[in-house]
Amino acid sequence: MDPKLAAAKAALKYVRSGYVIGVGSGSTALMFLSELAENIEGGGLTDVKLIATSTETEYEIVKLGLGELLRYPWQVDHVDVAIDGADEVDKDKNLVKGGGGALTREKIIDYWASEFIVIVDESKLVDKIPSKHPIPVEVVPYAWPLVKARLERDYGGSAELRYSSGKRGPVITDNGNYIIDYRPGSGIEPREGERVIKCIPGVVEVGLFNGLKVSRVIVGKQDGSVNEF
Ligand code: ABF
Repeated sequence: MDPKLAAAKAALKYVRSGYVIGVGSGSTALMFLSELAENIEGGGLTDVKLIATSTETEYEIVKLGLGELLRYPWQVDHVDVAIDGADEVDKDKNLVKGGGGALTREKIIDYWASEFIVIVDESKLVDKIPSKHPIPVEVVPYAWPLVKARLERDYGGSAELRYSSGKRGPVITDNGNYIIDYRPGSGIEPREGERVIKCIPGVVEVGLFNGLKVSRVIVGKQDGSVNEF
């Protein structure tokens, strides 16, 4: 079995009838969404509402025929559980997210949820964050050169504006902003990194997620089993 699918299926046990469910972005979260759809249609899961962490996820919810369950933050007063993927996970459950560009809405919904469940395959586990992936930073377009300069001056390394495929222009997020992909020169402690990068004027959100906000990580394996921590 696809290890992402194994993690997605295992996350279903954290969902109950009556829940407001935050639905993440990326391929693993979308696998969870299609498993969820099956449970809503024939599996006895009733009276749930769905909040999407990206316009892509919204689109998938509608495509699966679940549009009438879709809600926006102004229509609910809480989120019971959010199920989302990640690009990197360390042993303290700190995350790098935002490879798909949806980090801001993801953080809004994931941090709001009473339970935040992360679903990944084994390749996402790393000793140190950030590891292979850069840290995505969503920025107000006007400010991007200043944010790039501040990151490189204060923490070294390189900060690059993310371009759309074919380099037709910068990637524009669901919120109308740009993304800078930042690779720090030396290490950056993820929780401190989240705090200080977010304080740079022009930064909307940073793709470092504090492990203290994560209730559980479900890691799918090649043989279809999962490990949870
Ligand atoms: C979202 O999708 C992002 O935060 C992360 O960048 C990505 C993970 O994608 P996938 O599940 O396709 O590996 O969760």
